[in-house]
Amino acid sequence: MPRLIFMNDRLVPEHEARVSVFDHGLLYGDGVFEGLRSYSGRVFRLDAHLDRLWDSAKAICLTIPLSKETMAKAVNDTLAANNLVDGYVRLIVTRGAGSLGLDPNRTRDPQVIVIADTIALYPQEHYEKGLRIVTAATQRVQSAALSPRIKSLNYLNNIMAKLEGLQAGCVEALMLNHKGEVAECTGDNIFVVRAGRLLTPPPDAGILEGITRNAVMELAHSAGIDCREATLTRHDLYTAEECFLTGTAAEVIPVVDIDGRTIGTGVPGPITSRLTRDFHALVRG
Ligand code: PXG
Repeated sequence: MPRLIFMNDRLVPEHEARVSVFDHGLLYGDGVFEGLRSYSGRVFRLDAHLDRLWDSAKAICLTIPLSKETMAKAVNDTLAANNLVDGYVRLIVTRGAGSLGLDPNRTRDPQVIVIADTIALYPQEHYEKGLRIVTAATQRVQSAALSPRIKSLNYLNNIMAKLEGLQAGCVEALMLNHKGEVAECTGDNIFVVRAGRLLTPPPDAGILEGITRNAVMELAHSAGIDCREATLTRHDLYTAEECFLTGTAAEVIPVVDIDGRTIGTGVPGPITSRLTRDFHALVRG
């Protein structure tokens, strides 16, 4: 059975889902995207993902040619059409086909694409034993150059850092901002526990404000764990009691080694384990 892809206004078989070679999404990475997950047939925080997609589009002066309600229906219809109960959804809006040249005003027909698939998780062992990560030399792009809060089709900054991580034998890499402060990983936000308090970099550290990050902050609050945004250095990470990453794809995953420094006791800590359990309960609840 071929996969069914939502293209603009209808579901089409995978081989019919095509975009023009003149689409500025392809030519320049001019477009926006979202990655969502469904659990037991329900999309986790669909409205928050749609709000972020619309905000990303607004920031690049791209008008999404359908309503949030229609997009929400397209997400659910695409999951259902592919018989996915637990799935991953990629939402893409490209600038559309135009002339060669950057001018977005010389494009037409932004393409709206919804892909639903299963998700390839990190191996279970990483969740049980925790990840080893390294700091990438590639810094996060400065907000004044390009806001990291825009989830655009140009992910080269993150991919460059991901390559560094992979070359060091790690599945994730830590990214710092231009001031040398901790920002986030290539596709995940970062948290540490210091003196029993949960800390994560603020949006102005140059991060994507993750939807999983926000959910974990709420869970910490409900569990009576003191959680706040804080500017963090690598030293704060190296000397932390616990560390974990959050993201739609990774969910909540412990980190036990950063740049060769063992974090805490070298095994996932109690706050990480508690929030992992609470997160799984939340998404299935
Ligand atoms: N930071 C960055 C830079 C991201 O791209 C996150 C944090 C986590 O945000 P959410 O809202 O997911 O909690 C992301 C998003 C993928 C994939 O398909 C995932 C992301 C980005 C690109 C691709 O694995 N994560």
